[in-house]
Amino acid sequence: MFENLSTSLQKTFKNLRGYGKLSEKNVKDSMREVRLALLEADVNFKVARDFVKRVQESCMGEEVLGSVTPGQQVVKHVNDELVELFGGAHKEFDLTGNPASVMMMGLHGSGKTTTSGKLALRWKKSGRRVLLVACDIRRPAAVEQLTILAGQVGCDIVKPEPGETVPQLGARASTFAKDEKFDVVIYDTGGRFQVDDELVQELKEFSAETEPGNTVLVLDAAIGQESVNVAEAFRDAVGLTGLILTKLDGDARGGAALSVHAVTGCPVLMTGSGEKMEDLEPFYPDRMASRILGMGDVVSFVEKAHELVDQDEAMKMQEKLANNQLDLEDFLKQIQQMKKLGSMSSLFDMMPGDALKMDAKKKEAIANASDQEMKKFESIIQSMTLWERQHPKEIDRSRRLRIAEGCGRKLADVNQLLKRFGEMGKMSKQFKKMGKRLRHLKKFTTK
Ligand SMILES: Nc1nc2c(ncn2[C@@H]2O[C@H](COP(=O)(O)OP(=O)(O)O)[C@@H](O)[C@H]2O)c(=O)[nH]1
Ligand SMILES: [Mg+2]
Repeated sequence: MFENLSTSLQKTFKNLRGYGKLSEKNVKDSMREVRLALLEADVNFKVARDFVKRVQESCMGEEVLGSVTPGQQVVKHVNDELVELFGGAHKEFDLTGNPASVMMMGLHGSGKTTTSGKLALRWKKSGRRVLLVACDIRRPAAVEQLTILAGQVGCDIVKPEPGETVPQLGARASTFAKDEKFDVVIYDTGGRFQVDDELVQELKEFSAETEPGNTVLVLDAAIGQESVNVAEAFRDAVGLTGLILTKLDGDARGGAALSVHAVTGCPVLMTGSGEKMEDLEPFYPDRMASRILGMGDVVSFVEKAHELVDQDEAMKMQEKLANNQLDLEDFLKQIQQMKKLGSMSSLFDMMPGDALKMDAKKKEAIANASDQEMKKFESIIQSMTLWERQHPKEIDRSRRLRIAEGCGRKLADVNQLLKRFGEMGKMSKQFKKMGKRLRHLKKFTTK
């Protein structure tokens, strides 16, 4: 998502950077392009108009015209205004209270149940006891879905009892959570295909019973301009403390989701970027802005890596890599850690375009190829004995044939893996260079 917006904004700024000095006309022309780029990305038209007006004013006010690097200054103003557009400072859930409570709301299919599971996992990881409550009593499959997620995540769940109304269920779960001293309760409420009176009434009664500290709307970023209307309807009917945007991994233009804070005044707390329980990220307006402007979300990338990768293990690996002592057992571990970080394309998405020096299409092609290659390599290594993994140079042809057969691959694939592994020594130098580069970029993006 946001690739097209990102590409067209970067093109505009590239042109702008070419000028030694900027005339008023240069600024106006580029602002017209910015406005078009925003509209094309499905940003609400009023939001786009006001945005461009504000950038233009701040550019003029600061006498950017005589400055040394006028183009960059314009980029900075656009960046600052984007940060404001997305809500300014990062906002968190209110997790105070005994227990803290979160009421999840939204239309059918927006991702309430999935996101409830994701939040439970996140808070469980931070050492909290989390209780999930399945409040979508009209769809038995929904209760089943949350039960499965609770099992996956490893937290408790309260399910509806026969004949119980939704507010009654809420009251019972709330008392249970207090008595059992849970830290957080997440109420996964039922949705509708549209906001109607019955839904609003039910949510109001529910909220009166449970008095949730957080009332959160889950919005599918792919529904376009409609998301703004949905958010306004929920805000006016039940009140919202925050928004969660889901399905940012889709290929929709996404601009509507970016306007939703500006239109409703509700902060975006988190974003969902996949179906897996790990695919939930806190929303940082400044990082989103720099990602769209092509500076890449290096900070998020580094954080994510820290969260998922075992640091001691990583240090050991680095040492081995530097001394060229890696064996295939280590290689397998590396592949599995990479997989924890997400798919290659989601990693590439967080990297600055300039650093990779390639366009979106090429990035995607390489990412897909790498993901497939990783899977292939993993299956091949898994079909080796431990001795073979530790002595890759001694794997002869008959062993190669047996390995290939064991994992249902071709001999050529096994050869390719061993050749690739042989090249790792050369790669270790490149990794060192890349590490330096990332550190440099991190300095640059954390002001
Ligand atoms: N690609 C993607 N799919 C998602 C995301 N969040 C939810 N989904 C999927 O969207 C569908 C509907 O989600 P669900 O949680 O059941 O929605 P609910 O009706 O609001 O509870 C499911 O297939 C989810 O796997 C996301 O961030 N990315
Ligand atoms: Mg659901």
